[in-house]
Amino acid sequence: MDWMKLSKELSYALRHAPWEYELELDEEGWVEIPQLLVALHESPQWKGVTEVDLEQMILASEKKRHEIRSGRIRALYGHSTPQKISKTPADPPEILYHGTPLRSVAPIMEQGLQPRQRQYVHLSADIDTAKQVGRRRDDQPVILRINAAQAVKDGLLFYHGNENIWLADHIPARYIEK
Ligand code: HQG
Repeated sequence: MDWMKLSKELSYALRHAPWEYELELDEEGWVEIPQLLVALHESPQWKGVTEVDLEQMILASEKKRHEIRSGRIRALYGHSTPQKISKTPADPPEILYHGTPLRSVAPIMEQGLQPRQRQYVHLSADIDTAKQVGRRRDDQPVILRINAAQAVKDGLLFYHGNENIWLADHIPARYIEK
């Protein structure tokens, strides 16, 4: 089975367009796996997919994008659905990073980091992850430093995505360093 293709399809279903699969995400983004499988089985390429395949797909991925618990599955970050997924606030590392193309740096230093098409701003726990994220858009991304410790002191909320990714609603420019 092509795990990467399956992972992309699931990210599309669980982050962006659950209605195309007749699915409804609950408040925390979960869907029942049997319901997801019914939807997947309608497409010839995913006819035989089982829950075990979904578990294998998660294990095979370098990035932890999805999570299975008690017969349900969800995307851990990246959502763009109209109803904002509810995340529990958590304590981030003191410094977080964000990789972005050079052309975005000036607007970011003016407006802060905005979620754009997604529900949350995505931040990286380490520089390597930030570089990888930034390279999706530019060979030589700029790595911005976010003073998360100060932002937390000032009452901003952060949320856990996966071990490398943190989320926030918006990061004002005063917490961002070039
Ligand atoms: C930029 C992928 C101008 C921001 C990745 C980024 C990540 C602004 C883009 C995850 C701005 C949004 C998320 C402002 C933010 N002015 N540009 N004020 N504020 N931006 O894709 O963080 O592989 O929504 O710098 O690896 O790049 O799909 O966010 O360039 O983990 O699992 O607006 O998605 O994960 O882009 O990536 P995105 P992101 P997966």
